Amino acid sequence: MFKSVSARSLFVLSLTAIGALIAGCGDDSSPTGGGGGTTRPHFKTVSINGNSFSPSSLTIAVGDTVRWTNFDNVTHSVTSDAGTELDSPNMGNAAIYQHIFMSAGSFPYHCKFHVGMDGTVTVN
Ligand SMILES: [Cu+2]
Repeated sequence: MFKSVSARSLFVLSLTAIGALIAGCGDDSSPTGGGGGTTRPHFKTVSINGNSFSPSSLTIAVGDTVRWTNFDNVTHSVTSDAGTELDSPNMGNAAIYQHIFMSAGSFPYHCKFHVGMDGTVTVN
């Protein structure tokens, strides 16, 4: 038991280290004021509104979380164009889907219900 607890702390510690590395590489926007060693993972939000993703393109760092929230009264999805990186369930009004991007790359996605409703997450 003690063993598993310490393994877990190690894991958290390494995530924190990664976060610190990323922050060191120059993160554009963090509305989190203050300083002094805040190393929590970065979080970006995308609104689904009027049958579009806003912002439709987003650049983040490896390890960042993106959260999509559906403000429409119709069902949407967040679905990778190829592959399975993004694969939300059907999202009704107020539904939230979030995903942590653990590898770099370009991740174009779309809503499977609405043609032309799409976006891209670029992970550096
Ligand atoms: Cu849609």
